[in-house]
Amino acid sequence: MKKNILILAAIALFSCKNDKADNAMQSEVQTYLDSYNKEYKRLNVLVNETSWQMQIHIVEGDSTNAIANNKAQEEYAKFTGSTANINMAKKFLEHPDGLTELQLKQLKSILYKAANNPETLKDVVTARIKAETKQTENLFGFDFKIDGKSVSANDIDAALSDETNLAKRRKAWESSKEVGKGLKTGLAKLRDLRNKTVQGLGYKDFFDYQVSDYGMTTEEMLAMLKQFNKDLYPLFRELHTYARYEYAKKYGVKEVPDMLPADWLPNRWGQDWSSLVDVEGVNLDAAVKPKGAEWIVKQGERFYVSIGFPELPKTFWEKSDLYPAPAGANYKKNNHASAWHMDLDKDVRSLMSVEPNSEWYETSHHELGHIYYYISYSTPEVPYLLREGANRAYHEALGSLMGMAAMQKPFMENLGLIPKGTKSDEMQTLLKEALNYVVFIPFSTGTMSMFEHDLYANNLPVDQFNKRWWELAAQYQGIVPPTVRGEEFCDAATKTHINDDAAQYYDYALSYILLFQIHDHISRNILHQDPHATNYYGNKEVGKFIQGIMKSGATGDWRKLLREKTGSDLSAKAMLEYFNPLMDYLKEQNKGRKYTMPALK
Ligand code: X8Z
Ligand code: ZN
Repeated sequence: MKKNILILAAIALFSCKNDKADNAMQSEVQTYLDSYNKEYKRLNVLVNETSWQMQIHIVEGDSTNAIANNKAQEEYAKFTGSTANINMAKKFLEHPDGLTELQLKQLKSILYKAANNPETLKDVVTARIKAETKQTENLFGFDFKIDGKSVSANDIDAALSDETNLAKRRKAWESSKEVGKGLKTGLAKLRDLRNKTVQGLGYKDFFDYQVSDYGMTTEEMLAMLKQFNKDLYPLFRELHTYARYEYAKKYGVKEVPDMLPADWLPNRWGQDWSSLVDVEGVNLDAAVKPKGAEWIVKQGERFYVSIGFPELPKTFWEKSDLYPAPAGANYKKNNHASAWHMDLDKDVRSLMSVEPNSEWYETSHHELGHIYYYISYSTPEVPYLLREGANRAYHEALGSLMGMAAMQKPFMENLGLIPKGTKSDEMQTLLKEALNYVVFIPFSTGTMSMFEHDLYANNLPVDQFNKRWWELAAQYQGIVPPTVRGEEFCDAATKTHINDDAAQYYDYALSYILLFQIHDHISRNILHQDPHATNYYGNKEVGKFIQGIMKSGATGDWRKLLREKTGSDLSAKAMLEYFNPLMDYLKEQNKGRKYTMPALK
């Protein structure tokens, strides 16, 4: 008995000593992290502000904004990539036992961020920053023209969505690809500089670096993407067959082509074909048009507020840049939607070119998802360093989820966008949704991700950029260009993300998979409604659930979070179940039709 007491006392003494050592260590680390976080926030403000200015106001021949942005980026790089910070984080990580999970996460985040800006490769980093700014200016400063007349990206999208004259469609599509020519050299240069930068801290290449943010290897990510594409392939193959025949009918083409001509599709990259189907009685475009662009963004906010999110801060409305530049403006702006966390705190803004149509209705909900994610994790519990999504896909998923929910019939009825009691064909609705969400999977898991993998990990030669892009489009999406596209073009670079969101497009693929998983959980377990026909509006439980995912930011493990919240691991099961009723319908529609989608490799 006595002996036991002695042993216990010794253990207590030992663990007390250990606790003391742990506490001392923890407080030393905390002092360091506090000072890092403070400077990190200051630099984010600086970089975001200059970058914002540059992207909302691009004037040909005036590089004032670009120069200011480069300077800020260099300052940010100098701090985040400093050898002193790298050594500190590494030193603390050598003795992880006494540290808290939150501290470990922050130290790892410091190293992750450092790898993109290592001081030891200062010249490479500086050159990359300059090249990145230039590429963004070239991409968004570009003057699109049809028949010699300047047109906006929105104009091109409208033509591709509505025009039935094939000659006019061809012009619009070709015009949209002109910008790529001037981006090719810049992309090749950026590839080299991005790879070199991250190789400094031991990453294989830039793709490998970006994937590592998920705690995964490139091989694991590729296998996961392949699996999701395979899961959705049977359905996509039916959609591909259906679309070829229906588009041929629509354009009055007698011979149905084996591969879909890219200029037949309602989106510049063929990533969303949903406008092929009109659901009788449910016309969102017609419903939102008279309401106007401002209504769309305000309505997005109302939806979030209805489920318990706060109103957007006043500064959001004052400082955001939400609508297209006026016709004839002497400047251009980034025409791709984005959401910004300017000060990693309350200054949240969105950059969009909203027009009153269903596309922007969906996109506005998506962007507000990012904004509410920012707001939800901007709390004292989440250090600046971890004010990010549980992973990047979560950040993309939650706003898209709200966008999808806001397009379901009971929601639209409730909002008065369609008359109450509207009878509509459920199969057509599901088909329309599949032409958006399912069609996106081969584009995102395949064409985009495989191109970027080839680009960064396999050093794709610059004289094969266009050839490879179209090989992948054929293989994954069953799409071909309308005419031979030589290497003078760089059609991949016409996609924003290839230039300024490099090696991350799989985020969106995973976000769609995740979206259906979360939606399935919300519909069945919170709303007790059919996932195909829900109405989230005004439901505080739904809001609590979504906020519950958002509020922890990147403080935890994303897989654990998903299991905690939905009870399952990341899987396409919910998405497959959602679209399952479509399979028989499409098989019936496609009876006697030729299936030409290439087999999976
Ligand atoms: O780029 C976006 C967002 C940016 S925050 C608008 N999306 C992808 C795309 O447009 O290609 C949303 C879904 C796919
Ligand atoms: Zn997004």
